[in-house]
Amino acid sequence: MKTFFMIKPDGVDRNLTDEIIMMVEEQGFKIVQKKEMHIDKEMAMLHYEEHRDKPFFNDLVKFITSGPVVAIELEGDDVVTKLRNLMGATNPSEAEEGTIRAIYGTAIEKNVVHGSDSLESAERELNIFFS
Ligand code: 3AN
Repeated sequence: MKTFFMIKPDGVDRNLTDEIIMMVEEQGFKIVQKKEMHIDKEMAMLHYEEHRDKPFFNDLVKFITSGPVVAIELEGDDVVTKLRNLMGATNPSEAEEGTIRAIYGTAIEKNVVHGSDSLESAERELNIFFS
């Protein structure tokens, strides 16, 4: 099973990439592909399509295009759910102790990482970033 994982601009800017990747590898997930890149506005709008009617959509697009991200294709047993568990809740203040967002997240819109929320999203997002 595969999923899409991303270290967002706040994580890259704070040099957290290596530490976060270590946490992911400790779970036994395999990194199939990894690239540091800039997301342009068009790609950001496509990636966050499901949120286009939300009040925070413009800020979301602005933030994700504000600096480099690290895009990762991850493989492992039950990787979608297990990665979401490792990431913690969307709002870092609600994230369980020991999760990536609890340790490194600073605000709901600066929550350091993204991971696909379902197999369907994983396929869609991997296509956007790695095809
Ligand atoms: P997750 O990233 O945990 O799947 P989603 O898909 O609900 O969370 O939200 C996507 C991104 O939108 C979040 N990572 C966060 O940066 C931002 N976001 C979600 N809810 C809010 C909110 N209420 N206010 C501002 N930003 C939000």
